[in-house]
Amino acid sequence: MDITRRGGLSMLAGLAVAMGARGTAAAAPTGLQSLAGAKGLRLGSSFGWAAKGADRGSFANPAYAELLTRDCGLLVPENEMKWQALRPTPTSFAFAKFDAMMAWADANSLPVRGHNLLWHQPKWMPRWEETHDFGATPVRAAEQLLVEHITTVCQRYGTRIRSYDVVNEAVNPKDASLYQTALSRALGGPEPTLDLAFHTARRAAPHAQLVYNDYMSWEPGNATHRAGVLKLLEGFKARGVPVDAIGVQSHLVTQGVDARATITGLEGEWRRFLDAVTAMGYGLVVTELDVRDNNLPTDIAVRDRAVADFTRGYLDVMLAYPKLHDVLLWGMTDRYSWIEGFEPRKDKARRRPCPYDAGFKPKPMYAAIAGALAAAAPRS
Ligand code: 9MR
Repeated sequence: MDITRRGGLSMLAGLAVAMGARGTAAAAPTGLQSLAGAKGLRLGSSFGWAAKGADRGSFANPAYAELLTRDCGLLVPENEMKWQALRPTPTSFAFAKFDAMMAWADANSLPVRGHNLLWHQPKWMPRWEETHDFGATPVRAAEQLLVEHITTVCQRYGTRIRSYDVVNEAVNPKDASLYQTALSRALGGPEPTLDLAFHTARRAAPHAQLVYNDYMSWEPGNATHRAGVLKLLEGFKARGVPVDAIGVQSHLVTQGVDARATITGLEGEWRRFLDAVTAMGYGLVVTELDVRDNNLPTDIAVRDRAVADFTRGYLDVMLAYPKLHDVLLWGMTDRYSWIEGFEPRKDKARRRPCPYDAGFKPKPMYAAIAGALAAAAPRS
């Protein structure tokens, strides 16, 4: 079934009816989650904290909150659980913003997954970490800092969080090596640091799915990154480290207007990677899906078509793996996507990476996701 090309409009019309039906508290799932739920899947999105009513991708923005409650069966904090947000100093925690997000999610019966317990790169740790004095017994001090962080976060949220990106982006895509931080240098290297993170998470949140999350992808230029991630996953297995699944971030990049041709070229290598991951016993989670509309003309209709077709083809490949249960988008609307600030288009046209446009209208990408969910085999 190719809904992105043939049935896109009728699919959107059908969903609009479902959306309209919502509005009462504890209503049945609507929108994308209703399609996902019918297959035993969950469709989710990142969300953030902001002051009430601010024009941001936050629960406190009614327009954004409406998209979350309409389409999502799962949420993930975009930034508020990171060390940079939670750890102003080595001895303090700042939970207020993330607590508010959890309270809103709970009030709306939306589960939340944790992102992340350790983003293992110097530039994504808090400033103080790289110059931190680990004292006369650095191994012990570094272990203590990491164990205290993970244990404190996991215990605070208990069984309300059932999946964690325990370690995020530890592999350098340039040479497949593991990044070092001041923390890992003190602790005796990256492997013992990452291993300790997972062992600690298992102890502090024995109920939770523990995920290694990274952005190795299927586009050209990712082979070294994929190899590095496979090596890391093999190491985890060999050392008996409790890692349950790999988070495939899925920050996709279009390669041209003919998505089909691109996918035909990329699919084989990508499946070999996913096959190697799943053969080791790891599960799969699509954790941060969005699309950079590169190598496409300015024309919005052409870009949206290519983004939608690329998304549909990608999700069809991913959803063919029975081990995939959760698909999370890195934002619902183009209005708040990180991509606009991180990598604007050369022609200055606004990026179109998400299922809703900047005016909160569903785009062809929305129908593509709906189509992929509708076509997926049911999970047991
Ligand atoms: O979208 C996030 C952006 O708002 C932050 O400034 C940035 C740094 O914290 O992180 C972005 O999210 C990243 C995620 O945490 C990990 N994978 C890549 C995401 C996009 O850069």
